[in-house]
This record gives sequence, C-alpha cells and structure tokens, in this order.
Amino acid sequence: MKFSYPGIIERYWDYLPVSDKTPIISLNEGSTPLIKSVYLSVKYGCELYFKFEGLNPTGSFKDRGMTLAISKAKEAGAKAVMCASTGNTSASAAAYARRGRMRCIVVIPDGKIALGKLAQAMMHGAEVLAIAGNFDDALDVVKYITSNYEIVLVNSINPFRIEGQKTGAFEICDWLGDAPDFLFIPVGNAGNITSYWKGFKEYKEKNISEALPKMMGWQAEGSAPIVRGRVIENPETIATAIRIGNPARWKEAEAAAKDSGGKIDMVSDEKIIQAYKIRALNEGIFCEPASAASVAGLIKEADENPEMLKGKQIVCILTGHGLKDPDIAIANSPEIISVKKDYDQIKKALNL
Ligand code: AN7
Repeated sequence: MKFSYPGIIERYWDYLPVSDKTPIISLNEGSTPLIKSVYLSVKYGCELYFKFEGLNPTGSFKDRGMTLAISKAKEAGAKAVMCASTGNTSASAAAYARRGRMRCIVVIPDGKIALGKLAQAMMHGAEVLAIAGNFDDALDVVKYITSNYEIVLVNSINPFRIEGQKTGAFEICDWLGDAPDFLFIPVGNAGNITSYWKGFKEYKEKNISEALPKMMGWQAEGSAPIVRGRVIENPETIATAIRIGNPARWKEAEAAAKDSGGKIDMVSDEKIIQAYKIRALNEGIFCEPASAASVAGLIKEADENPEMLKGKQIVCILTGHGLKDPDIAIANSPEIISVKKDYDQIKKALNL
C-alpha cells in the first residue's frame, strides 16, 4: 500500500538516468502544489500560480536534485559527499546523505547563512566548515577537495542535480496540461533555471507538452553577475541564498533566457523585501527572501510592461520556505505588543 506520493525518482523514472541498480534514497520530495494567486493575479489581470517548492521535505527545491545526486553517489559506492552552500543545498545534502548512510561535509560562507538552514545541516550531522569568504570561495574549496579525495561533489555542477530538478517543470506541465506562457524564477548559481528549461524542452521533444515558456530569471542587484556581464567579487544581498558572484551554470542560464525569448534581469533588495511582504500579507504564502526575487521581478515587469503579462498563464517558482530565515522575517515585521493580563490595556492595544 502506498501512503503518499513517491518521490521524484519513482514518479519520473523513465526520464531519469536510473536503473534497477540505483538505490532510491528519497524523502518523498516533489509533488509540490501550484497555488493560485489571489492578489497579484487580480491586480495584474493574469493567470498566476506559485509553485511552492518550500514544501519539499527540507524546505527547498534542492531536494529534487539531491535525491538523485545522493542515490547515484550511493550507487557508485561513495562513502562521503561534499558541497558548498548558501544554506539550502547543505540542509538538503545533509538530510539525504544521512538517510543514505554517508558522511556529509559542507562549506558555507561564514556569517552569511540563514539560521534555519544552519540548524538543519547541524541537526542532520553534517560537518560544517564556515569559510572566511563568500559562496564562490566555498565552491573553490569543494572542487579542490573532491578532485583530490574520494568524496562526491553534490553542488549543481553535478549533472544528476540538474536531472532531478528538471522534474519541477514536468510537474507544472502535468498539472496545467501544457507549459505556461512565462516562468519566473530566482537565479543564484543558475542550476535551477537550467534544470527547468531542460525539463520543459524534454517534455516538448517527447510531445507531452506543446508550448515552451519564456524563462524570466531574477538576480539581486548586488549579486547580478549575469545581468552585468562580469564576475562580482563581493556579492551582497539580503537574499543570502542568491549571494553568488560567479554562477556555475552561467552559460546555460543565458541560453535558457535567450532560446526561450525570456531574459535574466535584476531587482533591488528593497523590491525583494517589498515582494516578500506582499506575498506573505496578501497571498498567505511565506517564503524566504530569495524566493521573493522572482515575485519582485514579476511586479517589475507588470508595472513597466502591463500588456506583456495581461491574460497570460504565469508560474512563479517559490524556491524556499520562509521559516528558513526567521531573522529577516522578524526584522521586517511590526514589533509584538507586550501586555499584562489587564483588559483595559489589552483593549487599548487592539484599538477596541
Ligand atoms: C531559496 O543552497 O546556491 O540558481 O548553496 O536556496 O539554482 O542556485 C541556493 C540557491 C534560489 C538559487 N532560491 O538557485 C545553495 C544555493 C533559494 C536558494 C536559489 C537558491 P540556483
């Protein structure tokens, strides 16, 4: 008897590089909902859905790629895996590695990782190295160690990560009956936009879907190497998940935007926070700041170019859960009101 949807490897077996020899290391990831927008869709006159990837087992889209990367590492006999991370990759790698009885080493930029993500990596028993430097430095370290020792790299340079993550595109087509007109997605290391584009193309090649979406990728202004056309030495943004100055999948992201007739653009931290709040307050969906980059991008396009999105079917990928970064949430909310059990005081505080 099946108690829930199986994970993405079992659901999309025929589309993935797996065989009977592959041990499936899964937490029943994927099958995340497409939630209909109730506010922005009305405001901008479009058919907008949020794909809430924050509802994956470790709270981000990384689980789709990680189930496959860890399963394939196990199949190859690996005893240890390693990744650099702005947080979510490390949380996911740690959980899946532990489930597969493997050692997990993560390298994170010191002080620039959201609290919830750090808690996950630690709780799942990862060995956490905090490096004085940014994500790009951390990735250099991981590349060096994994090319000199018997340790498997599970960053999105690993092709199995891309293969797993492309199933997000399959799910969208399966639910909508075809690909949407536009896909809005945040861009950091550019693995996810690469994966979605691959997924959409594969479904079309196999005649499962007919359309291809315009791929609209969004970086933060202080960490926008692709938009600016140069490596950013000291990337900065409040959305720490996408604080990346030299994306590993740079060329693929550019190709996705160009080939689909979309684009890679950027939004300010101020607009990211604005979108972060709009979505929480008006749509009831709590995602981390990086996931608000795609929503901020949507708002920017809709304001600058209202006709482009009107009447269109749009999917916005919400990559990580809001609980990942409680500090940013609290810093951007009104202060809580402390009261005594005194009804006059309470009525006054509530304007009753
Ligand atoms: C919530 O965890 O790079 O463009 O090391 O956590 O595929 O890199 C996270 C990236 C968007 C960007 N939203 O995706 C990491 C890491 C969230 C993220 C991205 C990330 P990519």
